[in-house]
This record gives sequence, C-alpha cells and structure tokens, in this order.
Amino acid sequence: MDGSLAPRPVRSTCPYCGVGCGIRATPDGRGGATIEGDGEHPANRGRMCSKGSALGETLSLTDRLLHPEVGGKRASWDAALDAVAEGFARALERLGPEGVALYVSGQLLTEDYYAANKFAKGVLGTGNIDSNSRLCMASAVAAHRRAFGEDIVPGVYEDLEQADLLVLVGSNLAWCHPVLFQRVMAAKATRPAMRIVVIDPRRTASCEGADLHLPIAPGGDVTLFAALLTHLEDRGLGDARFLAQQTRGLGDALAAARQVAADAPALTGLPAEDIARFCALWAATPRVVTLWSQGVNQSSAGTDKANAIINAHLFTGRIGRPGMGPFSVTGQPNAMGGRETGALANMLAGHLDWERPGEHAALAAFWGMPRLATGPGLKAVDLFRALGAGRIGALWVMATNPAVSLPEGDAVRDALGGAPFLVVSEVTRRADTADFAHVRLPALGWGEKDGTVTNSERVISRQRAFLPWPGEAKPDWWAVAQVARRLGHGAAFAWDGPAAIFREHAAVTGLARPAARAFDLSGLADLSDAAYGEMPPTRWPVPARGPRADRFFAAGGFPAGRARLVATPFRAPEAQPDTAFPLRLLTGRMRDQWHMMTRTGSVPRLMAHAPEPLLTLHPDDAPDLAEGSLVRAETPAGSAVLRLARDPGQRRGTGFAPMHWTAQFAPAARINAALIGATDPVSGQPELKHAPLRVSAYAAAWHGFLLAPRRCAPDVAAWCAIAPLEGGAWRHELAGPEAPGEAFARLRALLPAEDWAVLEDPVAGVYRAAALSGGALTGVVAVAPAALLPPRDWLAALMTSGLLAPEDRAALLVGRRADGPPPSPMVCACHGVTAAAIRGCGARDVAGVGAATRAGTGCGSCKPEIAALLARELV
Ligand SMILES: Nc1nc2c(c(=O)[nH]1)N[C@H]1C(S)=C(S)[C@@H](COP(=O)(O)OP(=O)(O)OC[C@H]3O[C@@H](n4cnc5c(=O)[nH]c(N)nc54)[C@H](O)[C@@H]3O)O[C@H]1N2
Ligand SMILES: Nc1nc2c(c(=O)[nH]1)N[C@H]1C(S)=C(S)[C@@H](COP(=O)(O)OP(=O)(O)OC[C@H]3O[C@@H](n4cnc5c(=O)[nH]c(N)nc54)[C@H](O)[C@@H]3O)O[C@H]1N2
Ligand code: SF4
Ligand SMILES: [Mo]
Repeated sequence: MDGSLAPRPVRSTCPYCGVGCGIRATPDGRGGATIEGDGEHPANRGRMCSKGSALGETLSLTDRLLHPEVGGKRASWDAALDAVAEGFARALERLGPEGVALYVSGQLLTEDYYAANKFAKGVLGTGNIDSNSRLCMASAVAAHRRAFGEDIVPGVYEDLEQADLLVLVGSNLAWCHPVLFQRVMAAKATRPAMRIVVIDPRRTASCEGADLHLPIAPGGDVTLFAALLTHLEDRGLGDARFLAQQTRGLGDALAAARQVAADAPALTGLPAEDIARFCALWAATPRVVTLWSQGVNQSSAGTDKANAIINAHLFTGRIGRPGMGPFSVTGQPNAMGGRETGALANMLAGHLDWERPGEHAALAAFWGMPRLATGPGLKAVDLFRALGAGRIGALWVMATNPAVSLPEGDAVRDALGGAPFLVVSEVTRRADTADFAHVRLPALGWGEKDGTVTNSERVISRQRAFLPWPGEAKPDWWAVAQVARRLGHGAAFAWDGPAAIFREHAAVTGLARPAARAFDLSGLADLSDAAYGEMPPTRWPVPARGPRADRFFAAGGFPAGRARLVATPFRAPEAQPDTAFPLRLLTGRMRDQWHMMTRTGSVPRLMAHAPEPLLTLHPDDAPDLAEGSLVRAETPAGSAVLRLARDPGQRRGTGFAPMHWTAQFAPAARINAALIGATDPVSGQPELKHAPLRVSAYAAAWHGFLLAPRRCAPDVAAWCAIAPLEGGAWRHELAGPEAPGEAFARLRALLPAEDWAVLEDPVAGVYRAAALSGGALTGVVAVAPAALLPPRDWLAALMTSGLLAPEDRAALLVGRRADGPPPSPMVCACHGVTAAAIRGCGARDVAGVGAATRAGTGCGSCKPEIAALLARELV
C-alpha cells in the first residue's frame, strides 16, 4: 500500500459528474498523467467533456493539504487522530449521540462512505450523518421511496437514446452531463424523428437541438405534470391493467391533479397552447423518458415535483421498458454510492430502513454494534442550524465545502467559526470550510485513491490509483477506521484495503432477505481482492442467486408490493417575490466549472469560458443597470456582488447566478450568502433554485484589474474575482470604495518591476501601469472610475509571450494594439477558439465551424453554444 505505481495506462472513472465516464490514465512518471476517454466503458465509449478532458491539468500538488494539522500547526497522524477521537469522546460525554455529527459527500468513494456511515451510526450511535446529497438528490430519493418503496432508478442510459421523446425537466444536460447529452444528440442525428423538450425557466445550452422549450415559471413543475396527468386521464390513456394490478393511490392523485390543472397557465407561466402541445406530444409517444435534475430536486416542493413526473409514467405503464421511464440523473460521481451505503441521516446501510421491522436489529447484529443509532438524525440544513445553536459538540466534514455550498451561507460560516470541535478531511488548503477547522486531515485525491463509484444508471465502476500517495495523505476510510479503533471499535474496522470494505458492504445488501429489496450486491460479497482489482463496470442488482435484469418495474415487482401514485397538490416556492424583492433568483452551474472550483478553477482554459461571476438578467429587467457593470443581487437572506450580463433567453422576472465562486476566488460573489434555507418538507432538500431577488447598482469609486505573476489575496480590493491565466500569471478583476489614486498606488506596490510604463490622469481618475522586467511584461494595473477598462486578454497574452516587441510596448497603456482584435469570449476550451473567430470563419453550421476553426471538434461540449451563436448570426 505504499502507492508506488509503474507508469502504464490505468483504467479509472472521471471524478466529476454522475455520468461516470471511464477514463484511461497514463502517468508521466513526474506526478502528471495523460487522460483519455475509455473506449470500453459503457457510459461514454471513449467520449469526454471539457472538464473531463482537462483532468490531466488538475493533478499538480500546488495548494494540496499534505500533512495533518492540529490547531493550525503540522502534527503527526497519531496526534491528529488522537485529537479527533478525544474531541468526539468529549462531545459524546457532554451531549450524547445527538451532539456529534458527520457531514460527508457524494465525492467520497463507496468504501469511504461505508466506513463513515458505520462509524457515525455504529460507533457514535448517532443518526447525525448527512451528506451534500441532501442538497442534490434527496428529493429524488424521497420520491422513489414514496412511489416504489425503495430508492430505485428504473432505467438505463440507452433508454435516452431509444426514446422517441426525451423530456428534460430542470436539467441543463448539455453543460452538466455533457457526455450523456452528446449520446442523445448522436441518437437524434440518426433518428431525426426523435423529439426533445426542455422545461427550464432559462433558454439553456440544452435547448439547442430541442424541439420545444417551455420557459416555465420557477416552481411550476408540479402543475405542468398535473395538467399532463389530467390530459392523459381525459383521453383514456391509462394502462388499466398495470394500474389495477400494480399500483395504488390513483384516485387521490387524479383528484389532486385535476384541482390544479385548470390553473396551469397561471401557475406555470406558460401559454395554454404550449401546455397542450407538450401534453399531446407526451400522450402520443409511448417511448418517453422524463429526465430530471436540480430544477426539480432543489425546491421546497421537490419531492412532489418528482412524484408528479413519476405519476405520469406509472399511469401509462411507461416504466422499465426500453426507451421509457422516469429518470433522475445524479450529480456527483458517487451520489448513488452514498444512497447505497445509507450515509444520509434518514437511512441505514444497504437500503435498510428503520421503519421496516427487524432491519435495524439485523444490521446491529451483523456489525456487532448494539449502540447502532435508533432513529434518523439531523438533515443538512437543520444540522448546521443546530451547530450554530451550540447543540453539536463535534463535527467531522469530509469531501464537501458547506461554507460555500449550503444556503444561509453567512450563518453557516458563523456556525463553523463557533463550532466547539471541527474536523475537516480535505485534499486542498483552498476550501473555505478548512479555514475553520481545529483538525485538518489530508485525504488522497482523485488519481491516488482506490475504490468504487456508482453512476446514474446503477453501474459500479472502479476508481483506481495511478499516482503515488503525496506527502502524508491517506484514504478517508483509513482515517475513519483509525478513529474508530481509538474509540474501542478496532475489530469492526480492521479492513486491510477497499476490497474488504466493498465485500462487507455487498454482504449488508443481502441482510434484508427474504424481504423484497431491489438493491442487491450479495453476489459480490465474496469477491476476491484480485477480482475487485480487475472488476469491470458492473450494473446492479447482482444477487447471489436468481436472475439479473438491467431495468426495473416493467412488470411491476415493486419493493413496496404496489407502486404508489402520490397526490401532489400545488405549493408555491416558500418565499415569494414582493414589492421589495420583485424578481426571482435562480442558481446553477457553468459548463467548465466543477462546484467550488478547487480543481477546475486552477485550469486557465476552463476559466476562460466565464472568468467572472455573472448575474444574468433578461434585457427588460432592471433596464437602468448597464451590462458589464457590477450589481448587488440581494435577497431577504443576504447578498452577493456580481457582474451583470444580459440574455434574452433568461425568463423575464428571473436572474441566474452561478454557484461556483468562493472566498478563495471572489469573496463578495458567494451567491449562497443570499440563499434562503427553505426546505422540502419530505426530503429536507433546500430550495437552492429560488429566492426573491432585487438588483441594484454596486456603488464603487473605482474599477480596475491587476494582472500579476502570482495569485494575490482576494482582499486586495472590496470586490475581487481571481482567475488563472495561461503561463502561470493571474488575473484579478477589482472594484472598491476608496479614491482611484489610492487604490492604484496600493495595487502597483504588489507588482515586482525593474522598470515601469505609467499613465496617470488624476483629474479623470484614470491610472495605468505596466511593470517590466528584463524587457518582458511582468504585470499590469489599470484603475478607472467606471467599469470600462482596456481589454485584458491581449495584455495577458503579452505576459506569457516573453520579450516585448517595440510596437507592443508602445501600445501597452492603451491596453491593446490599434490593429489588434477586440476581446471575445472563449467558446471552445479544447482548441481555444473565441466567439469572434467562429463568427468570422464564414461557416454556417456546426460541422463547418469545426472544419474551419477546429472549434467543437475536441470534446464537443461547446457544440450547443456554437449552434446558438450561428443561430444568432443568421438572424
Ligand atoms: N459543469 C458542471 N457539471 C456538473 C456539476 C458542476 O458543478 N459543473 N455538478 C454536478 C452536480 S453535483 C449536479 S447535482 C448536476 C446538476 O445538474 P443540473 O440540475 O442540470 O444543473 P443546474 O445548473 O444546477 O440546474 C439545472 C436547471 O434548473 C433550472 N431551474 C431552476 N428552477 C427551476 C424550476 O423551478 N423548474 C425547472 N423545470 N427548472 C428550474 C435552472 O435554470 C437550470 O438551468 O450537475 C453535475 N454536473
Ligand atoms: N446555490 C446553489 N448551491 C448549491 C447548488 C446549486 O445548484 N445552487 N448545488 C448543490 C449541490 S447539487 C451540490 S452536489 C453541492 C456541492 O457542494 P460541495 O460538496 O461543497 O462542493 P465541492 O467543491 O465539490 O466540495 C468537495 C470538496 O471535497 C474535496 N475532495 C475531493 N475529493 C475528496 C476526497 O476524496 N476526500 C476528501 N476528504 N475530500 C475530497 C474537494 O477538494 C472539495 O473541496 O452544492 C450544492 N449547493
Ligand atoms: S460527462 Fe464529463 S464530467 Fe461527466 S463523467 Fe463524463 S467526462 Fe466526467
Ligand atoms: Mo449535486
């Protein structure tokens, strides 16, 4: 287990989204590796997206947490683990099992997840282990459990390709599950009759290639699917036999649907004709997949939204057969694994349940842990409120960054800051949450750790190490086991590696026999170490005996005996716009960033797609605010300052902000400071997609930027957004309240220089300086009263190009050469092609643009944007 590995291609799985693409990594022997798509992996067959194909650029050890720390000082593992054990023992003594907690993540491997859950529920005896999946998949889980009696995704990815109609609800598949989107687009190219409908308040990249976009009002989804159910009933399209033999709850569900269906245009904000068109298309197309993601789950009616979707499929019996079914896509690489291992506050391990008689006792006996938690614990939002209220004495955060990703962001930071004892297991020093920790434990990252992940279609894939273990970093399961040993449970955590944990996990899934349970890995409970090492991608269930099937429920066989159609009355989002907050804030993801940017934020070509945090508004909303200016996005919970962008594809009355920026990159732009803590009453999932919003100008006395050879602290200005540039330099976009000259002097002092070219116009408040060393440009500062500043792209390029040509030197302070091209946003991250280059190439379709500029011919993630650009040009 020393981790020294020979440089040969290693098969593993991408650490980003729940598509779960297989990769082949070839280490270069110097700590790096070449990453390519695995042609044999069933999820991607060699395809990759922009984030996946840049994985090789995220492997550097810069900013890595490489040694344990106690109280901010380097410590030995022994000392750190002792401190963790003592901290938890003390809190247990003082507050009992309700006063300790773990907060974990869908980015853990199944083996880590299993260990963390066994530790919390078995050793600490607490139900207080929740996961960032509470922010992500909880509503889908709850809806599956209500409908089927167990958390089951019935279908597989091929269904998306075989469907005649694919409906995307609250999913920006093109950006968030790009390889799946590429598979869908390829299927549509061979079967042009296939129809795609996108239901999203915004016109997203996923709408390119769609036949119908329904720009639904936020929260309108339950109503739209109620209208669909009523439409299906009115036309006698129910599958009478399936309904009679396999389901219950029909009458109530139909009655509830009918009550809201009449108000559908008002409640969905969609024209009646569009609703009718959607219903008719869905009704007429037996092979239909309704796929949903966070526009559904992250809502105070998230579970009802998901059940309203499932209702339509159950009503028509369109489930579990090729090309049909409700399909919840997972976000994180191992969101599914966390559900399997039961590492959520309301579940036991292996899909076992407190509510079903005998299961708690069976697990307690199997683990040999009589103190096994006797009931559910606190869900994420409540857990951090309890922390803030002093009711949690010890908290261990692992592989997630709640200081940024939870709603009520400022209150969460206060709670973390006031925590009596906080342990953070991290791979990076640049995670906001780690700043608050009493003990920091260095974890192995992707490429170093070893174990399994389960993707959206229930395929378990191996993540294999291809790099040596850096510094003193260790697997998360190991750290958990060491603390368990110190608390007197060494025997139950005596695993010698991930294979042993996986076997135990597989055995747990067999405990519920003979009670019906669909999730079953008992056929893998005896897997040898060698077989685990070689395990190919494997879809569950894998029962020890009996048949295996790819899909569930075509002929019934629901874990609950019968499936349930759930009555889903309409509930508006918890906080509504009013005169003070007239707009609605939506949040979500950008194409080239992963979450809190700890990996993608260090890759210049991924940053180039959107280097600053933007608030996007429709051109008609807040028309007095200028595009490109800084604005304050404010809700009843808090505010963030973002750069204003305009997009006619944004639904009027809504604004969209990305979730990604943190205190490391743009402290004033953390949007979750403005997110309210409303949660779904069934799933506990927070309403991260909605808050009442008002937008106002951000009053700054100066705006500016700093291009520097190193990364500066983000407190160089009141507003700051940091991005890496090609060649190792850093870009800092800035604004502040002080006099421009004062800011200029302070910023200039941050740059090393042998020689300066300076332009100062105190009357106009305009200041520029270029730092020169050895005939090369080493930095630039520009400050002005307005946000209109010289373009930085050309200057940034000059910083990487070495010696300056005389004409460049002359043009420096103007900001660009007179004959240089104007700046233009990056569209293709693989080949560095800008929007201007695409517009200028003369091609009229995506393939032509590819031939002329190479844009879109790499990973293909930018094809929807190229199509949108061409569509605008051709108008
Ligand atoms: N590039 C990238 N990809 C990722 C991730 C990432 O960070 N970056 N993260 C991964 C993770 S963990 C997840 S969970 C997934 C998320 O994947 P998605 O859910 O597809 O992504 P989001 O952008 O969060 O939200 C999807 C859409 O919901 C819409 N929406 C908001 N409110 C409503 C509503 O009331 N109704 C409807 N119908 N739509 C609404 C938003 O406008 C948005 O376009 O992405 C995964 N993939
Ligand atoms: N406003 C808004 N907020 C959101 C969302 C939204 O749509 N809008 N989406 C929500 C959703 S769906 C999600 S999934 C969350 C994601 O939110 P987070 O989970 O907070 O996001 P990440 O940045 O992925 O955090 C993972 C951390 O784990 C570390 N890490 C990676 N691998 C390992 C490992 O093996 N071991 C250890 N110990 N650490 C590791 C990384 O360095 C990183 O800091 O955000 C949620 N928050
Ligand atoms: S679609 Fe992209 S981010 Fe998702 S698993 Fe595949 S390569 Fe990774
Ligand atoms: Mo997620």
